[in-house]
Amino acid sequence: TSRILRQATKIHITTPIFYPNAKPHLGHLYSSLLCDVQARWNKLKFNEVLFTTGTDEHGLKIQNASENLGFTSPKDFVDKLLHHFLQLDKRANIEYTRFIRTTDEDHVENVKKLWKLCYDRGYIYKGTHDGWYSVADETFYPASKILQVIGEKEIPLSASSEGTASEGKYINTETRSEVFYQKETNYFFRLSSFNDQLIKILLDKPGLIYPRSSYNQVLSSLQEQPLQDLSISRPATRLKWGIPTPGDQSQRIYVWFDALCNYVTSIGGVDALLTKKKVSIEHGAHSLDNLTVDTAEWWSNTTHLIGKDIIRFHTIYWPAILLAAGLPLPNRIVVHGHWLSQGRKMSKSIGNVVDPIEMIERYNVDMVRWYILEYSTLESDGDFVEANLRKTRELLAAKWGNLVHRCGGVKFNISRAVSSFNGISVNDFASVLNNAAFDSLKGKLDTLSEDLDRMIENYELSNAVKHIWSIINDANNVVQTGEPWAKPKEEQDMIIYAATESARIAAIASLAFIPDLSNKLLDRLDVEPSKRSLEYIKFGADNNYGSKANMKGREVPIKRL
Ligand code: ME8
Repeated sequence: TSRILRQATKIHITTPIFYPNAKPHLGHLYSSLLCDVQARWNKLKFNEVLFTTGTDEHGLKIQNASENLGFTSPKDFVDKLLHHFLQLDKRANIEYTRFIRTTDEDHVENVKKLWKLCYDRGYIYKGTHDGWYSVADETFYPASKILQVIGEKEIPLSASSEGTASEGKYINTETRSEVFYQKETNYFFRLSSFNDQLIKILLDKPGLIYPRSSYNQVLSSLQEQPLQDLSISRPATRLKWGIPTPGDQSQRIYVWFDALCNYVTSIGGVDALLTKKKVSIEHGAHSLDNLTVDTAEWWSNTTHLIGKDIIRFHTIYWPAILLAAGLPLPNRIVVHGHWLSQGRKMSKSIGNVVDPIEMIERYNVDMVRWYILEYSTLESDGDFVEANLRKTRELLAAKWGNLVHRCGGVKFNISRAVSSFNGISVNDFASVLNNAAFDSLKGKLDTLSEDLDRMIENYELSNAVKHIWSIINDANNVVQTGEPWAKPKEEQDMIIYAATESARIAAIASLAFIPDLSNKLLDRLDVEPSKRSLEYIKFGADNNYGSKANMKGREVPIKRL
């Protein structure tokens, strides 16, 4: 524990900013939840944490959605949709420090500054662009990634095709979203000039992209396919809903150039990062905090958490834009898989889109959080099956609820057990109790805070949850095999103490995962609020709790359903 506490540092963690073109789905909650666990765990370690999230409000996708739904202005549309994203964070206990909207004034200013820096340093030029654009994915695709669809037939496009055929429609080979051929004047970003530099950066710092499979994917793509310059504006006649390019009202800034900049805006802005000066963070309308920060220092501890579909934007475009502007790179980009729904990609037409707010209302926030964390790993796709969520809820009640229920019953006396075993080390304890169930438990409790810390740092949250499960199971076994109800007082106290300590420690260890329920369990055990941090994840660390725990009529916060 002391090893971890001595490392106290600054942590900035970011979610992608979400397109508010429809209500949030499970995938949005997933990104936010992974960040929230990191933020909360680091706060338990007394690290300083900034956690930023928000909405990506400009661009053709939003413009079209707004028009299709009959809104007179895209701003009215995003104002309306915003509500659902804020609501989700609130209901899911996502504890961010700033919720940034790309329509926030300070952000618009920062995007222009970032553009000017790249422009003045010679990395932006005007040219003619032609290619295949997907509005749904807000990106151009090469002809090799396009299929022409005529009825049932799907015909790969020849590289030279300009999409002049009148028949059928065109789609991208991977996302299968519709693409349109465009030929127009755009500003270009000299992405091609960063190829070698990006490769070198990745070779020097393999930890920049995590997990390793994502790192390898990006590195080999850079090594195999030289980068081409990137179109970073659209004619204002077509993209009406975007930030005007500085000095040229006829063009609007490409939504991804705009969106990526949010990460810098939200911790103090481009100037602060450039000049390394301390600034007060301008708080957007939905911020929870107002702080003075050293932007450059925070930035060197920034982690971007993203889904696998937006890896190229974050690991290639974004570092290149920062390099072009003369700005430093963030510390780490962590890539997660997607959530399927009953084995299939979530889609409105299949009707299997999972509404996280609905699930929270039906099953309670912590059941949903615990389920998502237990059933997902970074490198594979999760699969949402409602029956499994129900099972999670039942198990939590049957195992954890039962443990607290047993120890906290009127037959026993937690407070007495705690005070009589005060100061006994876990080893002494084991030698007295001497049962196999306790041995297993003891080993895990001894190293729990270090083990969890390592798992959380590596985003092995499913393993972390499973590890906590095994402690709960062991603790139940200690009670089961120890039969405290049939034992003399001293032995009874010892068994109750071992089990209650496990419940207390597991609840503190779970504060980052299921904050509400953990706090309720700790309330139930009469653990003082000041004793709910990392240093108390240790056998015997709290020698005074449980005074009211065994009083008649106290409810256990998770009930069997
Ligand atoms: O991409 N499972 O926004 P977005 C898990 N605005 N994650 C999923 C998912 C799924 N089924 N579907 C999407 C954008 N995501 C841009 C980001 S950042 C500067 C701009 C994830 O609302 C997706 O991978 O389409 C991404 O990380 C996030 O949700 C936002 O997706």
